[in-house]
Amino acid sequence: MPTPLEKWVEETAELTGPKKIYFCDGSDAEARVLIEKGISEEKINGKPVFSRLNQTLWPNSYYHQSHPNDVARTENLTFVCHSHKDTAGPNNNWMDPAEAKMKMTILSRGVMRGRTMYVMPFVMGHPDSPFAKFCVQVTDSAYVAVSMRIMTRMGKVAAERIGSRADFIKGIHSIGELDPNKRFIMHFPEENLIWSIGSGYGGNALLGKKCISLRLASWIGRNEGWLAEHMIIIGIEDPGGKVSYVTAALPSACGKTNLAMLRSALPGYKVWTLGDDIAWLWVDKAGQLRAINPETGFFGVAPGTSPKTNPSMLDTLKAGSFFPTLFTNTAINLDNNEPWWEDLTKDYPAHLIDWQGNKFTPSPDKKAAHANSRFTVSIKQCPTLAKEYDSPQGVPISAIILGGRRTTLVPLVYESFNFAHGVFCGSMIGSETTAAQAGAVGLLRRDPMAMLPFCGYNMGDYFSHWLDFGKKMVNPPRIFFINWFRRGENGKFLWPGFGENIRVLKWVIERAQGKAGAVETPIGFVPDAKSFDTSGMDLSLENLDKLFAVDHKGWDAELKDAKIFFEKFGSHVPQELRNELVTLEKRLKVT
Ligand code: OXD
Ligand code: MN
Repeated sequence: MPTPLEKWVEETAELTGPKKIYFCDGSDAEARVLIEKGISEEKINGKPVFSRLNQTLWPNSYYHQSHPNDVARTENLTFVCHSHKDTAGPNNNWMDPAEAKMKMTILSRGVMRGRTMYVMPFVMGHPDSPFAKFCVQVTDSAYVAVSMRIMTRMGKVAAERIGSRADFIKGIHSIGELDPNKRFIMHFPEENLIWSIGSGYGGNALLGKKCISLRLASWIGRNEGWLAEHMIIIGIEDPGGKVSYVTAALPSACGKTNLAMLRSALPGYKVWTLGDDIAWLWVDKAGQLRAINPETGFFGVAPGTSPKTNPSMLDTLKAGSFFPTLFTNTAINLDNNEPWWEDLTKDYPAHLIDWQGNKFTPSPDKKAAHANSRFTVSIKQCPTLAKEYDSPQGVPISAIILGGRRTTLVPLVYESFNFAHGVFCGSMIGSETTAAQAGAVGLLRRDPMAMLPFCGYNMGDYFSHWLDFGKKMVNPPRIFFINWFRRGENGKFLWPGFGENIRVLKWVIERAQGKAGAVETPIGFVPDAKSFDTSGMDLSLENLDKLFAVDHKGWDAELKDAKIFFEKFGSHVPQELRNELVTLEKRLKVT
């Protein structure tokens, strides 16, 4: 008798027609074979899937070049197919599930012809965690198979637990023809199924990441009473050795990975890393908020990663272990066969090819690496990995940080008045778009809790879920807001960022402990001059004022825009948030 897993694989193979089916065991030896196949057999856009990089300088590292039309998440081709459109909400593209399945069935017929179908059982979360999700993805890409082994607990560990069970989450993935007209990333929350065709890009193809751990998990979490969030998890150790854990949400390509691995500029403080992209949060029996990272690797943006911005990531990338490290769409320094991207070194290497393999001559309007070029690396190589990272029970969370990328208006840091007010502020966050999603960069859009592209159901209902979730906690953590990106009139950043960001984290944990002082403003509490540590820093008082300034007129205009956003969700917006909106409007008028 075939198990449900075997039966599903057989049916999927019948539809997609691969020349071979291979069950992944997740071993080191297997990863080597897949890489060799990617070097010598499999091709993308006529080029080998992998090429070997300098193994002395970048141990166990490989290079991958994607199709030039397949370099970022494609939100316009991503659908969440609940049976009712209203359940998906205006924040998601929607298609009737039967119609979507028909479409995907037609597109999938024979789509793996001539290729190997890799079958990957995997777990999101520690297998012993009550929140672990057991999943199986099939793919016809060796790049995806190797990446999934880095990013998830893949292979035997999952296969054994799934055994003859039928309740695993299913993912079907094929790169298809890499044709944007035949590219769809479809979610079927009611069937625990993801179906993705036509893209090999991480966010579209590594289904454990955005598709399962955020879109599907957010829906499961809503039904079961927990949260799946686009958040890092870190521990902040103070000079007395006390570690406080916090989560932080920022939109894609806004520095989450750098924050997760921050090297402190303040003596005595240290940041421990638990996750750089996704957190699952729940309230334990004692009413305490806890979090786990369901992933096991980093899929990070390469440009902007440098010895200055994130030295720990460079150590991670060069650490070498039995997990390979992958570089996708970076440039290559031909002299040493090394990956290269803007800012990695001060000067351009003498002989460089760009992310598409063309000889690169430096010029002010051209970049050698794609702006969304990426690395994929095991979290186990991270020198600041927290010892609790692998704990099935996760860590207790003392503060929640939310943020966005704003050139103007939003202070460096502020704190909401209470949990419900924090949910309100989080629900109206605006952020300027980045290269992590296809489309224009730098446009302001509302991105509540950095979840706009990842919430698997109606965002109005998501806000209610957050409010209900807050009520479960004995002592809900305070909610803070950050913006590293505020600029002065001269266009220059007001805040140096990176290692100096520890000063913001210090204020956050001291506020959570009821120690640091603050000034009340209409939007929330901002640090008072005495409580915000600028010791040893070269920051003018004028800039400090500008960083914390609250521009009433600007916030009034922001509220108007937020109202338009809220109206999209109609009756799904909870009354509590509407009340907060009116209260803020009044506070801005009075002061
Ligand atoms: C990511 C993203 O890849 O948010 O993490 O796009
Ligand atoms: Mn992300």
